[in-house]
Amino acid sequence: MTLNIGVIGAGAIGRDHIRRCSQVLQGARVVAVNDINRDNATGIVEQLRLDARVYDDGHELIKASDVQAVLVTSWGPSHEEFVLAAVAAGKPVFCEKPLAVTAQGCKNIVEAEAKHGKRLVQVGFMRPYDQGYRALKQVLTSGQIGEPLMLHCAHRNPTVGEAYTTDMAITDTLIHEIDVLRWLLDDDYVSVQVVFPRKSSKALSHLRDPQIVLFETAKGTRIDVEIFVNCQYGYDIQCEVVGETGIAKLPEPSSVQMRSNARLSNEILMDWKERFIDAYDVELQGFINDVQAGQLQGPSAWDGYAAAVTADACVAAQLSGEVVPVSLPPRPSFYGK
Ligand code: NAI
Ligand code: NAD
Ligand code: ISE
Repeated sequence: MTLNIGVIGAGAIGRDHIRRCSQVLQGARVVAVNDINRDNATGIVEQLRLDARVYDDGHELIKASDVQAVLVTSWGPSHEEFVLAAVAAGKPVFCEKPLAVTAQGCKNIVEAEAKHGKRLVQVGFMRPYDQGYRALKQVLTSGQIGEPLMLHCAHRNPTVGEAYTTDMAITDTLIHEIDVLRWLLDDDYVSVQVVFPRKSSKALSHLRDPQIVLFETAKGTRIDVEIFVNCQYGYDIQCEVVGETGIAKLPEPSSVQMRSNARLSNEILMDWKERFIDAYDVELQGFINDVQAGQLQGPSAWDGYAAAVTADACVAAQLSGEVVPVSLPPRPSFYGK
């Protein structure tokens, strides 16, 4: 059976997910597209020559009888209403991060899903599907470097646009580390502090960049994450785990090493779309397969909520400069262990 998908939001990642659902993945086709900017929707439908209807309203798309599952790839602030509408319609929904822009918004989704009685929501946290992070997790679980004591991480983008604000370094960028490190360590955060180093002259005047976020986990592991979204030189994700008996590092993406013009060099990627291209394929194929099998297994609405609670504490820590506690209620049994 082919799964009929409707996509809300045909921007950068929406277009990329439409391409992968139509050309790369198995078992799905895009039959409906909506974007608040209609040209974005018609543009991708024409470009890929899709047999898909363009809707003027996301809610109409969700209700359409031929749409069996929904991808929400519109701007973060619009996610909550579309996910709630998909749950109300009883349709599985894959929502790009963040699930909602506030913890309360995520909680509304968690409650609606629990009321429905069955998982319908997957959040687009793709890093747990990345081969590099999976290999790193395997090293940690095997005990080869003992218990993790400290993590040194960096999340660097070459540049960001004018609409990107200081809090988005948390809610839009760090949110990936918030999610994947919790999964990597099988641990939860208990406190966070944010410090601001000297500001880069390459950052726009309204933006504080770079930032350093310092977490403590329930098991006492300390994590520092540098967020630097105007680093100029590339899209660079680093994660080094210092254990009791050794150090394990996230592998670099593979690239040809060059000897040329008296230099030894490796290319550095510039675009997030390329850095996690395989992980996006695996996460969405997983969603399609799980919808067909009738049981979602990927990152859940609870994972989206846990990330949002942590993000709220990080934003409070940005504003106060203080150490801010992170307190997450226990995971409901509905979402497994
Ligand atoms: P974008 O700005 O390129 O695209 C957003 C699109 O949504 C635009 O075409 C806009 O017109 C449309 N839109 C906004 N409000 C809408 C509404 N109410 N109804 C219908 N369409 C609406 O943004 P981008 O980069 O594609 O990001 C979209 C989402 O994907 C964001 O939540 C972002 O955080 C997430 N994202 C996730 C990534 C990942 O690595 N998992 C990478 C990049 C983005
Ligand atoms: P697992 O289910 O054995 O254990 C992972 C632990 O991390 C669980 O406690 C779970 O609740 C938690 N977790 C899962 N996703 C999380 C997230 N996004 N944020 C925070 N915590 C999270 O895990 P696994 O088999 O190592 O799989 C890890 C992820 O990779 C899962 O999301 C899984 O669905 C996905 N996966 C996908 C495929 C595929 O081919 N599609 C294959 C294997 C795993
Ligand atoms: C973007 O939305 C992403 O998700 C990218 O992975 C991240 O690096 C970037 O900072 C975000 O804006």
